[in-house]
Amino acid sequence: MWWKEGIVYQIYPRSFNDSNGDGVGDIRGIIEKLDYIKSLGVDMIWLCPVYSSPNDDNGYDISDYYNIMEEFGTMEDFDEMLAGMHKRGLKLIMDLVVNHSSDEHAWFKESRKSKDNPYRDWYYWRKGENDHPPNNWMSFFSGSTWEYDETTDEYYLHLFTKKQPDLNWENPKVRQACYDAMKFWFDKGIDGFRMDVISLISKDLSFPDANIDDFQEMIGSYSNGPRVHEFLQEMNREVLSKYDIMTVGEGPGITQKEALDYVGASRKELNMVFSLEHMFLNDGPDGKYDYRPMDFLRFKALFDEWNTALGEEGWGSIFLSNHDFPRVVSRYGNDNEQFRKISAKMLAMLLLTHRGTVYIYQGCEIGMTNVAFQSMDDYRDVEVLNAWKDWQAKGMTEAEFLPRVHTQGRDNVRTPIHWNDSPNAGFTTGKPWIRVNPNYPKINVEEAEADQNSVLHFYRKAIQYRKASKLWTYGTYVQYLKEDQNIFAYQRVYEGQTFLVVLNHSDNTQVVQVSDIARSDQSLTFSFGNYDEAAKFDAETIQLRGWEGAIFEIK
Ligand code: ISL
Ligand code: CA
Repeated sequence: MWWKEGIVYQIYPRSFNDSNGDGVGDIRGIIEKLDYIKSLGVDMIWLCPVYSSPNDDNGYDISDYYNIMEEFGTMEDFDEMLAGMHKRGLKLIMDLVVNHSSDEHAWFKESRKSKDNPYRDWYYWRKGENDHPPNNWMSFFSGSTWEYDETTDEYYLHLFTKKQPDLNWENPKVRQACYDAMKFWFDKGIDGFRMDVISLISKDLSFPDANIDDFQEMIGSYSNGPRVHEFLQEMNREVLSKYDIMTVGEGPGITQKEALDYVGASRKELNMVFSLEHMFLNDGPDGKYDYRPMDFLRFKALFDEWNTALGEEGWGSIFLSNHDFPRVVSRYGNDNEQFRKISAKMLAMLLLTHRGTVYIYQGCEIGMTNVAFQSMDDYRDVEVLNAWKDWQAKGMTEAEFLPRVHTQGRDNVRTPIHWNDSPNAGFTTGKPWIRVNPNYPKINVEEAEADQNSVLHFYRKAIQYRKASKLWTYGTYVQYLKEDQNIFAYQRVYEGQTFLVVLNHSDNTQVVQVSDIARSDQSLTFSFGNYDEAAKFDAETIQLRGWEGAIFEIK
């Protein structure tokens, strides 16, 4: 199945490549880099939103589902890009954001005009109670989820910013309008959708108060509403089933228990969902900026648990970052001088040897790192700017808040891609919309192309390695050494072949006992690794240097 075997490369267009010097990445910028993307060996491109948008949340606030954002180009540019992808055998997965629209969408402009406007019930409008919003829900991006609108003396619901009002999916006209927009893009020939916060489209219409003391529990209570599966089945019947496309749903609150309800083959809803559980491992009760160290055992366990939860009926998504979470090497590896490259390579092995469809976020393939701007003025993301206001109100200073942003903020992955060591990393000839990461002279595509030992060349090799055997896509997955604080180990088995993957998640040499990961009558043959020379091993032990990853065939 193409969407099971294919590897996805994710583009955040604003930060990818600017073709016209206005400081904003654009579609022609993507067209210029299609050969580069193809050269990685990937098969699909997930493109973050490129529709018309006032950019309160960088395109996740859509004001016209049928048009391209002016800053990004025109529909002709889009058509050329799509043709360029298809010519190279690359499929295009677009982002579908239909839980909410922009407040500048014509539907919302109408809706807020009067209580009897035909578009009134395209959104959720409610009366307040004694000057209070209808309930205590808190937005993902700070403050109440209810915004008071004077015109009609009512509140509207927005789970994200107040410029992202939630569409009322109870209204069949809303659903039809979304399906029509989807058909428009499918008829153009796109190959699928990544569906933004799809777990939130159905609401409990009694709008009960939530437990707002625990952020995760709170957003969990907005998710998987009573009609979500009915809506998705309808969407599948009306639209998805008519095309040869793939879908992947995103959304907090899709836990292991619910996953199969979304992706079980017999359900006829979606092909895959993103499990965000491992993305939230650093978050504390007060949300992401209340962060704590990652529990490595839990991290490993999640891959195992999700694999079991999805079983044969479902299919997984394997990813370590996207446009919402920190850089892979900074978060799960070690981004210092000594270990950046080797740990980025080891994490590439982790990604490319798991069972499921693999997603690689732009810049990851050259080992780009988190950024540490020294002033909040350099940050752009609405989430972090809103959170900063909140934490300031609680008495926090900038010096105290910055380390939290450096560790957890979304702008870590939204600084421009480093193409070369010219000013602004070759991303733009103008002034970039967000500052570039100052380490671009060392970490950039041109440098990586010239260095045979680079993270980039390793990604290409590891992608080829995965593709050389269906074992990596379809083989069964069994973890070992589950209690080991440094080693991530698992076997993949397919059609009589067995491979063992051992990954050292530490700076220090680790020794693994072969008897812990294989039977005594089996022997190991080295197959693939991230160091120049093969990992050291004998019949009893495997020695892994700092951040070394090794793959053995077991016979
Ligand atoms: O980014 C997060 C935490 O900081 C997530 O909780 C995120 O808000 C959630 O997964 C939903 O994300 C998606 O919808 C948002 C948009 O801002 C994100 O970029 C998108 O991936 C609203 O459309
Ligand atoms: Ca531009």
